[in-house]
Amino acid sequence: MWQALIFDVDGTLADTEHAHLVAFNHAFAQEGLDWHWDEALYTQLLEISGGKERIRHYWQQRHSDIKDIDGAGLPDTIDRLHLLKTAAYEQAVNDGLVRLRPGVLRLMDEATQAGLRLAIATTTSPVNIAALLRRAIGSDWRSHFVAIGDASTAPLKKPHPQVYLQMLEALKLPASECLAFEDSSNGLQAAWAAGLRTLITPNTFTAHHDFSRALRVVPDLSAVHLAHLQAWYQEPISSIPPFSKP
Ligand code: XBP
Ligand code: MG
Repeated sequence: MWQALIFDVDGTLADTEHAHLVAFNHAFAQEGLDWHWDEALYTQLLEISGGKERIRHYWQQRHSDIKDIDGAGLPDTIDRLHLLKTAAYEQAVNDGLVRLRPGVLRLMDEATQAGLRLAIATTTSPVNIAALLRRAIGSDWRSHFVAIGDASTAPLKKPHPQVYLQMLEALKLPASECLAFEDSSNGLQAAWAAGLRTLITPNTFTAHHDFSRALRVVPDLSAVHLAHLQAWYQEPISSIPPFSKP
């Protein structure tokens, strides 16, 4: 049976991407840039995992003529923009503008009560995880998770499987006994490449993604209980490749 549940953060634990979008635009305005990402553009940009990578992609695609801003080159400017963005996002979370999706905490509690271990595998920044879960769970939030993989531990972002491979290593469990929870095709590809089965809970930014490799796609976790997960464990995993270590 499942021994561990591995949760993605953005879009899965909480619908965070609108707050990230507002924070990116706030950072651009603070830097005096006339860049403004609307929801349609951000939906496309979300195909690039990682906030810094997303800014770099946008800059190179849309403003390749700009070589530096206020004398600072591309890497330093991206770092500065991302620091501003992360501060704005953290403030939004602390102001209560981001809430966990339905069923997430209840399923986590059910799993913990049944002896399953919990882990996090995300491409977001550690400060974002702490802000979200401190507010949702409390100051002891970290104790609920056996391991956390994030942008600071896994520089190779989804769809690369690095963060999921790190969590399997930390849990010392085979992929077959761990279930991943994701919201996006990048996340599904990363989990699949690590040999994991994945439960998908899409959101408005990812509803159009290809989830054909998912174990299941459900609107959210409000009607998903541990008993459902354990029943799904028995289903054939023919579509999951045995992942050989790189
Ligand atoms: C989603 C991401 C992150 C967030 C923004 O992460 O790709 O980049 O959009 O957060 P997840 P940062 O793997 O949890 O879905 O700006 O900190 O990257
Ligand atoms: Mg996600």
